[in-house]
Amino acid sequence: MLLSILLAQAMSTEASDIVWSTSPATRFYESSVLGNGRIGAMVFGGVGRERVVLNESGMWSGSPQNADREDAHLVLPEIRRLLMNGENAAAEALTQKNFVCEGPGSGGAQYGCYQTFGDLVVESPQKEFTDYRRVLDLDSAVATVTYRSGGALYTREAFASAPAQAFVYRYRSDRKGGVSFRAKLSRPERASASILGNDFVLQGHLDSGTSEPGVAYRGRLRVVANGGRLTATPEGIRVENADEAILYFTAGTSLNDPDFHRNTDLQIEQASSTPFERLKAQSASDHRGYYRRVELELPQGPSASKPTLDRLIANAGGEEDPSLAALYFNFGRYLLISGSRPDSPQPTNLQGIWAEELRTPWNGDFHLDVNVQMNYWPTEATNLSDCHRPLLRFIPTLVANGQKTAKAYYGARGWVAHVITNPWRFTSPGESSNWGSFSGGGAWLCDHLWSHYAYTLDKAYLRSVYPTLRGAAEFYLDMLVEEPKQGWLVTSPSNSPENSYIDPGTGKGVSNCMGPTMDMQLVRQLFGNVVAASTVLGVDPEFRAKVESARERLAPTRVGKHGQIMEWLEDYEEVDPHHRHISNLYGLYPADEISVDHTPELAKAAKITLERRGDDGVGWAIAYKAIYWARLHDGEHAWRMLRLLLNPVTETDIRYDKGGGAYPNLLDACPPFQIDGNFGGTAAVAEMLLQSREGEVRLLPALPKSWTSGSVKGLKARGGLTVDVAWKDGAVTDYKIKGRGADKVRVLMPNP
Ligand code: FUC
Repeated sequence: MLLSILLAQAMSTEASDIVWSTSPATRFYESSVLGNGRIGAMVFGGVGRERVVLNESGMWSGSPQNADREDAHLVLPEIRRLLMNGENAAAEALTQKNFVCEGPGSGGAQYGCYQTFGDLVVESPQKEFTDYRRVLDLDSAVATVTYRSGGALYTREAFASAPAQAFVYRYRSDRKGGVSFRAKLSRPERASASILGNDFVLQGHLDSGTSEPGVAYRGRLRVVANGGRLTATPEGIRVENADEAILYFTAGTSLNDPDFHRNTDLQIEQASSTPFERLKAQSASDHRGYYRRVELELPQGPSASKPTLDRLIANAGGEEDPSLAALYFNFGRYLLISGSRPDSPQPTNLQGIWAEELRTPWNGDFHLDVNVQMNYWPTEATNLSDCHRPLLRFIPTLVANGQKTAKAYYGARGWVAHVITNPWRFTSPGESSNWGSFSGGGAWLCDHLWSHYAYTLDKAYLRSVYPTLRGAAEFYLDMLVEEPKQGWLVTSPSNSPENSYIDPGTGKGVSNCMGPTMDMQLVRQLFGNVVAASTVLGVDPEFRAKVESARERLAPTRVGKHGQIMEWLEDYEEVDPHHRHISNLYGLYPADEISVDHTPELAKAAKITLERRGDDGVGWAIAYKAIYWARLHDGEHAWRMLRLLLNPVTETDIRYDKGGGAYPNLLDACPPFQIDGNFGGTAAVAEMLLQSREGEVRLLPALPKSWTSGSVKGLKARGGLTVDVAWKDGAVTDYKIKGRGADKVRVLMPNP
């Protein structure tokens, strides 16, 4: 009976609000993803053996280090001279020798690595089962597992509560005394288990990369059984013949909370003394306060009511199911709310807060040359501005180290961050000059500081981050040099993120250069934002004037011999024309330098650039291309990219330039799993439906033909506006714009 009610509920829920499966997960990329902004949980839903991978966002090895080469600035003039002379290969060799970080950089134990907390394993006697369902309901943020075994119906419900700061998992059977299991926490290293009262405690220290102990952590598991017998030993908590049992897990780290020991105790007491239904309702209603701000309806394809993996397979087989895009969009918002709450202590990393390894790919760090930014691209437009805060708070904390790095390498004032960072605020160049010498990480982060203001018009906030914006601009005022041919101001040295060109002098693949297009677009945007911010705040007129005049002299974005947007100051050939990074289109998104409306020639060149790069890529690159096509108002191509992002993948080995898609649980496959693609795909859907700049809102700028009719409510436009729009046959049937100044905004309708 209960099973049929639950099933009916699942089926009647919108196809765009549930991720579900008819079998337990055998790999993490099939599991149901839960999170409360700090604690992440991946529920496998196994019958005889349940595995829940647990995370706490402060599980970071490593420790603060000084990775700057204090004397690096002494070689700067020579590196610059070589670049001015066109001796780029020699400049790269010198950069590699003297202008990278001190020590092993991202390969070092002190840089550290984000890692899993460990596993909760629950072993039960049942093995055989029928009627299995595992449903993640995005609206309530509850994962439900149901099945029949030995004639009884089993129901389990799991959620990660933000108000209670706990993960909660209830086991029930409709047969009296039908719940028996043994539950324990485990971790492959640096963990000691003990019993406290009847609770199972797992604690330890991570590796700091020095002789000092690293981050301390502690997790506490409590089981409360209704009926039956409960015993706790260091082998686990055993429950025999209960009618139901509830598992509570709380965790903390010294990185996130100096008082984590006491708080994990308090939280478990509070959670376990609150009735389950109330805990669940509080968690769901808190989640809905974010989730229900936006509603998207798109037409359903024939497979819309099928399990998620079948939907992905149908999409790959050619079926058009726009509601699958709505599901992906909703799942992205769900992940944002689950991974980055307004008070989350850390921004989401490459895996959000959902890592199953000790050695996460790329250390599960904050990559500053697209990845962490992409994680936060959907925040403002999808009405989750407050979920942006963990990143916005993090950025100014890079300034102190970034100032040291600016001085050591460039003899410059202000602050800089290069390609990678971590909770230890690493700002030095990376260990390989071909990717590590890109110095635009800090400027790229500043786009977020400004965009939060552009959407909210919160002046007090802008005042609080102005020194950080100003400091980034100050760095460039000192760092820019005049290139010899045109007298433009350019960055030097640098590279176009991770890409390389054929060096005309040596015929070799080289990355280092001066003034790559992306740097110039970044600096132009940063300078523009600093000018705007100081004007809005009525401060700093002299500094503003300096920034304004330097901005005029920056190397412009230009069109090259293929009709493409040039990626470098010279029109070099790429070593790999299909390279995953397309940084030279930064001006198209997130910046607003290249646009169909205002720079049609550059927009045409952007299209050629995208065509030359091709559609395939790793997950985040496919998502970025979807956004780019949306910005070019090409809804068909944006949809084609989204459909590629929904290509089912089970591969987990690192791929560099192709093969991205979606895992069966909808997490993004780079591959491996990398969460940026989820957020990029979410931002892409938003850009297809609404684009805005100051004083202007464009409705449905990139609507694909098959999204014939639909509606979206609650999207945000720049200027503090909230937008609802409904359409039929590609034409707007109704729209509403709310917010101060809504009556003055220019509204643009979709192209016929
Ligand atoms: C950059 C990308 C890779 C990957 C890594 C985390 O190096 O080029 O594809 O996303 O970051």
